[in-house]
Amino acid sequence: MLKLYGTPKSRNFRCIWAAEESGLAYEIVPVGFGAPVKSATHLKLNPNGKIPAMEDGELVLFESLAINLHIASKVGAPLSPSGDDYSRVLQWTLWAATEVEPSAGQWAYNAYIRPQEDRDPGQAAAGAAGVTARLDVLEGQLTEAYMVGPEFTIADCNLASVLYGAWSNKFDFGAHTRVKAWLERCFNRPAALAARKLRDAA
Ligand SMILES: N[C@@H](CCC(=O)N[C@@H](CS)C(=O)NCC(=O)O)C(=O)O
Repeated sequence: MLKLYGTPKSRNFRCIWAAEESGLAYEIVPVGFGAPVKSATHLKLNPNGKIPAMEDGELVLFESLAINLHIASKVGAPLSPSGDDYSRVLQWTLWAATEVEPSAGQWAYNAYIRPQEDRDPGQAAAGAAGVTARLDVLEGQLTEAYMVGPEFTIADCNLASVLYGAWSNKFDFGAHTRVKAWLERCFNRPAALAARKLRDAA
């Protein structure tokens, strides 16, 4: 059985969502922030001292979006399509991690995560501008229900989950109506609702 290490109120939310989408049996080991992620036991699973980590038999992985690609690959299409569509999945996954997440994090830390006195409005504005620039790209690329076509794939899970903090914390999506509709579609899927419930309860 898949083991997903990390409280659901962390990036492990992404992996829980992917596991729910896959239909595979999985177990959450709710490693929390602070000492637990830095413990010798956890460092064997994720030498970065971070969550999530995953165990699938002999395989141990870290990096939330890589874990999700692995989970999807176990069940194949439509979650993990083949051929050119798989290359598109990789494109959007890497884009989420390298283009979207840094700006989304810069905005999030300075808009709602840090204590009020540690927030920098200039950094929040810079992060928001970075996210908005990527939303412009997404708005132009979203011509079907999901990122790679009419069916939900792990690209949607990976990209939408990087935007979850913005979506659930009233980021101004402005005129990005296709992006807004796509995020609503993604986060209201039964699998996403199940993962959100676990996150909210954690
Ligand atoms: N790129 C990594 C980032 C992992 C990460 O930063 N996790 C946070 C929780 S969401 C963490 O473990 N923070 C604890 C710490 O840095 O001490 C991934 O996507 O898995």
